[in-house]
Amino acid sequence: GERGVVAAVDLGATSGRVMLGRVGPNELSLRSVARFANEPVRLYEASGFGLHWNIVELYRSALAGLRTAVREEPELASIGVDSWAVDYALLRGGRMLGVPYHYRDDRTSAAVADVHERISAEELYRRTGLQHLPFNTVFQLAADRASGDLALADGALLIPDLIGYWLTGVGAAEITNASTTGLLNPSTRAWDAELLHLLGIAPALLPPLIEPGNVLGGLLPDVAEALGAPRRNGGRASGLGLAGGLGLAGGLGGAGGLGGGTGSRGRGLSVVAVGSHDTASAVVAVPVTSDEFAYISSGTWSLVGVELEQPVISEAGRAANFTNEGGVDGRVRFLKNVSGLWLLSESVRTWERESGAAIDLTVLLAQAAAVTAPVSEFDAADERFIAPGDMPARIAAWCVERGLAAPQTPAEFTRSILQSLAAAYATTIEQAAELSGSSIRVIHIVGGGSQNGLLCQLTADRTGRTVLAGPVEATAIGNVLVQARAAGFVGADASLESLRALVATTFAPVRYEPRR
Ligand code: ADP
Ligand code: LRH
Repeated sequence: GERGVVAAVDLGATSGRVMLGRVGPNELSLRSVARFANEPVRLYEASGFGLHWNIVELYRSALAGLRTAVREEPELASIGVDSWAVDYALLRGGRMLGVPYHYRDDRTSAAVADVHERISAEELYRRTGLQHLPFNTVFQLAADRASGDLALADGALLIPDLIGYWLTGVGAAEITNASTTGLLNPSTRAWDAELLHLLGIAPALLPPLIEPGNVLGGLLPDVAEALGAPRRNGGRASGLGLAGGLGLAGGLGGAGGLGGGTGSRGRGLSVVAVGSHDTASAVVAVPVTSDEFAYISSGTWSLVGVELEQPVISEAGRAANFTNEGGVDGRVRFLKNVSGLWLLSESVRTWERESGAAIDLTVLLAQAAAVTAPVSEFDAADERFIAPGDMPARIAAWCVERGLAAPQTPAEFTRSILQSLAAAYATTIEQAAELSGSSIRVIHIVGGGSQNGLLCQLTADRTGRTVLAGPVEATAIGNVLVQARAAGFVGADASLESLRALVATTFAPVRYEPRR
């Protein structure tokens, strides 16, 4: 195929970016055109404060980045959007109802019990194969029912789908992210109608599912103009998703009709569905050279697991709290969310607030590497660490409750956090291998955390396996590759394996061997 350029909008829990990816059969390079912070906002709402995403600001920043992308690459073929999972906006008549909640908001505490009155945890897992996390969409929607918000809504869109809707006027649910809701059957890859009924969720609330590589739609004329992008000349009208209510169901004319290449050049810029769950895109870009691999997608969270062809749903898997999330090309991401560098970033935020002085992460990590006295380790996945707040105090309390010595200095806390994460990775890797019957020779760490040399080394030590670190921007790379394949820049039928081989040759990872 012919080489070309696509744009990835990647919204992480801590920051967003717009990247241009140039791709050809033997070529892959990325360039950042915009980076912006993602800072949640607390809003007073009578019963207390709610924690929300500043979604309008994120959209504005994405648009500004895309405008730069279009200016720098007039031949841009398509746009793809990914973000963190589970969160969504409610809509009515095509308008967003209120500001989307952040998954760290505590409104789901009562909702978990409410859902389990209607369906047991065992049955919910049997149907969805999803790890229990108190903020899964299924629990957030139960909170919306309790507050009365759900009754006002006639549609719901996950965050990347919401951005895609604002760009194109077409509402859909991209399947990898839909798999994090707790409402999808991972084997049929369809919404679980019986489950929706049990939970009192109207099926019409949820838009039709689409697969990565499907064209979502062309840019709305107004949006194209704002981006300085070529307008579509005739052809399929944008905004057809708006007919009747939210019109999500009617808007796509059947997701099946969307397959095939983008062919967007000369016909205006299209938005193409990618693995819109950031972790699904990251897993696409693991630079695999041995097929016996596990991955850790490391950022705010650590997603630790393996890739499978079929879901593994067992009582043992439920007990170990493993998830079966949908991957690109029908793969299954059999993994566990074991918390992540949030523990460190939120600790840093606490220390900076207390001292009024900025902390340099590189310096702090060097100090942690120099700690030689043993430090206590804690359960990084304990739910008490989910809500924002004073992490060092919570970590200290966890230790004291068990008669363990609490870390004292920021260097000791940092060391304790990284050792605790590495310990969780080691346990989780063994469980993933055992539960799925996979053998694991190497562990790939991708994402921002792959730059943390101490964490990578501790992971190699604890697991006794080779760790291959990088790429840092795996999520954006995966987003770019799925679009590039849809456009025919790498061969329209390129396998995931060949996409990964391309990443391995263009983004060589850093190697860490276990120390004995
Ligand atoms: P997310 O997508 O969840 O926002 P990222 O993949 O961008 O997360 O990773 C962010 C994390 O990467 C930070 O919390 C930080 O711990 C880590 N990180 C970023 N830069 C560096 C660096 N230079 N050295 C070590 N760690 C880093
Ligand atoms: C990582 C992530 C992860 C989910 C969490 C809510 O950004 O998407 O896969 O578990 O956010």
